[in-house]
Amino acid sequence: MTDLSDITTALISGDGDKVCRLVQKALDQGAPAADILNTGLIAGMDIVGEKMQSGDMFIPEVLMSAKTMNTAVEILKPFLSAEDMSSAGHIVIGTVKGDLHDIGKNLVSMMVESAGFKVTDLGVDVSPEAFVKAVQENKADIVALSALLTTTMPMMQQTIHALVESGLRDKVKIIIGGAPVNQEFADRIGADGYASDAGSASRLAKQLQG
Ligand code: B1M
Repeated sequence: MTDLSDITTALISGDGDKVCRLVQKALDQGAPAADILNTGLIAGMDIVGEKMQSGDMFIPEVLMSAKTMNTAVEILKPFLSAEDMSSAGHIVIGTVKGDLHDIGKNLVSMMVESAGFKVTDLGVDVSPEAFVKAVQENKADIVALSALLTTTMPMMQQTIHALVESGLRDKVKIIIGGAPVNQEFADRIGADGYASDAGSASRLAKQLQG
């Protein structure tokens, strides 16, 4: 019987071939797909997030693990029920209007997806109106705003203002991040949380979902 902790270890190492082989083997041996996902893979991404935060893993390694996770989830998908797949909630994510930086935002997107969230990624240069529309259409639980420029930080506040104006503010949690922002700024503009890196963003999202 495949030991699911072997999957966790291989995922942390970013060894895509090994993870895919072990996931397939576990399925062939009758392990439930949800167990492989939760005990093998999501547990691994939680450790990746912790290692990233403590400086024991760097961005290229985190990307390898995240890509491996996505490939493994593709193998599992046909065996997972809708319930298994949608347990964590729906996140709408984007880089705010005027800002074209997307590497950090993509990392956050991959980490929260790996943690079991359904993700709608709006890309870069996203207007407040586009965030509002996506939150509405997807009945999102969380909206995640990224900004890398001091000049685009005010756009986060404008996006929150647009959510208030549209009557959606109380229905969605708002998290923000990006190099120039911090907890103090998040408190000032009325966000529900701030995360300094992708691992913390994933943990924060889970925490906000209770
Ligand atoms: Co630009 N850029 N850039 N840039 N760029 C910075 C941000 C800058 C700090 C460089 C510098 O001057 N030292 C500076 C900003 C200065 C400031 O405002 N304080 C800057 C500037 C000025 C500009 C331009 C204005 C340059 C110009 O044209 N004169 C221009 C602006 C264009 C625009 O956006 N309108 C510009 C353009 C670009 C490129 C297009 C060339 C390119 C972006 C390519 C891309 O993203 N596809 C680029 C890059 C690569 C950078 C640097 C070098 C690297 C950014 C990066 O990807 N870091 C950057 C300098 C630097 O940071 N050292 C710089 C790696 C990434 C993983 O980290 O994005 O911080 P980061 O994400 C982290 C956390 O912040 C957090 O998690 C991530 C990882 O754990 N995080 C979140 C991010 N979003 C989050 C959301 C969350 C939670 C956490 O919850 C929702």
